[in-house]
Amino acid sequence: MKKILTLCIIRQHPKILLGMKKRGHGEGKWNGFGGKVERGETIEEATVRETKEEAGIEVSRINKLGILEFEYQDGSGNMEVHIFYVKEFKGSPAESEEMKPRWFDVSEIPYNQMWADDKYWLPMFLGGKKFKGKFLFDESNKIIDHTLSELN
Ligand code: 6OG
Repeated sequence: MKKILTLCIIRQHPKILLGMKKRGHGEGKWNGFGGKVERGETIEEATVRETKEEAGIEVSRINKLGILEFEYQDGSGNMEVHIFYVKEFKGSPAESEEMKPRWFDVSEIPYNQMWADDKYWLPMFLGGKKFKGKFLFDESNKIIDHTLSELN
C-alpha cells in the first residue's frame, strides 16, 4: 500500500527554510519538513505536527501546491507526498533529533545535496505554480523515469 506523507517548505522571500535530515530515509539531504500522516489525522494536521516536531515552529495558513508520487523499481516504498508552501509561522527554527534547519537564499538552493526530484519541481514551487508528478527511482535513488505537470 502507498504511504501518504507531507512536505512543508517555508518561504520568507528571498529565503527558504530547509532542514538537513540527520537520520533515516534521506539522511544527509536537505529537504522540507514532514513525514507520515497518522491514523485519525488530516494531511494538513500532519503537516503542522511534523513541522513543529522537526523544526520547533508553528506554521499557519498552509497552502498545498503539489502532489508527487515516488516509486521504487523494486516495488518497495511507494509514497504519495503532499507538498505545502508556508509563509507564516510562530517561534524560531531550532534543531531537533531529526533535522537541522537552515535558511537558503533561493539563488543558492543546494540541489546536489537534495533528493534528485527536487530540481524538477522546486522551481515550479518557487514560481507559485501548482503541480503533480510521478518519479520512479532505482535502488541507488537515481531517477529512471518521471512525469511532471503544472495544474491550473
Ligand atoms: P520520514 O519517512 O522520515 O519522512 N521524502 C522525499 N522528498 C523528496 N523531495 N524526494 C523524495 O524522493 C522523498 N522521499 C521522502 C517526505 C520522509 C520525508 O521525506 C520526504 C517526508 O517529508 C524519494 O517520516
